[in-house]
Amino acid sequence: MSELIATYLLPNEKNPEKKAEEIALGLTVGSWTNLPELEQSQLRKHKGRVVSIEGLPSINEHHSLIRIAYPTINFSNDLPAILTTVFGKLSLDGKIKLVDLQFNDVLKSLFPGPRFGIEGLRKKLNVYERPLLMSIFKGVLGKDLNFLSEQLKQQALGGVDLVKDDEILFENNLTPFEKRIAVGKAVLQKVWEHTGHRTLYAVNLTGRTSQLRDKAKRASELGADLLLFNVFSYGLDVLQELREDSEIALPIMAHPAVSGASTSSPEFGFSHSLLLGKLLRYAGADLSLFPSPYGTVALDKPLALSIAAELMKDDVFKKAFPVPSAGIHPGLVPLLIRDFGDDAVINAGGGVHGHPKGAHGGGLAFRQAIETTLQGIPLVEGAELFPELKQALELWGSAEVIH
Ligand code: 1AE
Repeated sequence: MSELIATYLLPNEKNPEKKAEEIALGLTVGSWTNLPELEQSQLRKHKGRVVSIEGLPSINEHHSLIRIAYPTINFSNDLPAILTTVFGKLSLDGKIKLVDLQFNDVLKSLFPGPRFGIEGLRKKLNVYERPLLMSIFKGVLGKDLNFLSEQLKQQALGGVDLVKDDEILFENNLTPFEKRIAVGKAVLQKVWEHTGHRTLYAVNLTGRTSQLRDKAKRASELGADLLLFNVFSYGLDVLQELREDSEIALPIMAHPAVSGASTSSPEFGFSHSLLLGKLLRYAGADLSLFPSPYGTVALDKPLALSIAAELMKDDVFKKAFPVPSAGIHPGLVPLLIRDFGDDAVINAGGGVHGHPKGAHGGGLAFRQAIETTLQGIPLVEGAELFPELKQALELWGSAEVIH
């Protein structure tokens, strides 16, 4: 029988065996032992099954991990049906966290995964063997296209590979979506012709759900490079719809806005690795942003690494870029490269724009920090060669990595 296996953490359950049985039945056939024989044989193929119960006494006497198998015949082939089955009413039923979902090969084949993935994005940029660098438009609310163009130009001149819209920039009269794409293209084309450095721009796809597909198609027609998408404000299935549309066919950068409400509690919601890692990748995100262990919105290091592991592990899907973010400055580059390796995107807003020489200097300082780190040289030594890096370290300090 084809099954989907869900792993749950029960942080405070005195009788995990009973709870597991209740879940396996409650989310499938309802009840079992009281059913007449005939009904049991009719319903057997729909019945959930307790796979394992594992106590975690080292954490807490009543802490356990339970695994439940759900027959795939119970749901249609879409994430809304799957999530409602495995964590619908259950998510409201006291302390319980959905840690993982194990899809079998047939189920997996129903999901698209990233259209471009790490390889495809590197090919677009022609950048290999180093982490990519991304910066973020900042302070753009209430500003016009001239302001945006100048900010984009400065970021690109600094040598960033990607620039993303701020996730809180929505449709507005001063910097409308289509104009942002057109103006952004023109600016980045000029920088490319002038410097030989290519920068791609991720435009924020926003608005009512019913309008997203047309808007994304229009972005594609206008030659947009990538879409930024606040996926957790809409839902994973909306991301999947956008990914699957061959008339859109743009890389999709998933922003984690709103996801903290579903992941942050150790006792409720989804695990970080499942929501920001596995499910984003299955549904088609090419890049996943999440808080790094080091910045202003720090996430525990094992949790941040668990997201990256899901985005990158060998699977039938293309790998998606981990983008550890929030409060990143050049002094953190050695830690980020040590922890996330070369196949990651280093992403900074304030850490680029706050540089004494502005976004241009900020971009340069990051690129210098990356180059210095990849050569195995401590940043403080690199700072003697690179004035922008030196200024950045004077401002933000640095975290050297001890090998
Ligand atoms: C986790 C998302 C980070 C993000 O979107 C953002 O805007 C970060 O800005 P900075 O680097 O903290 O200024």
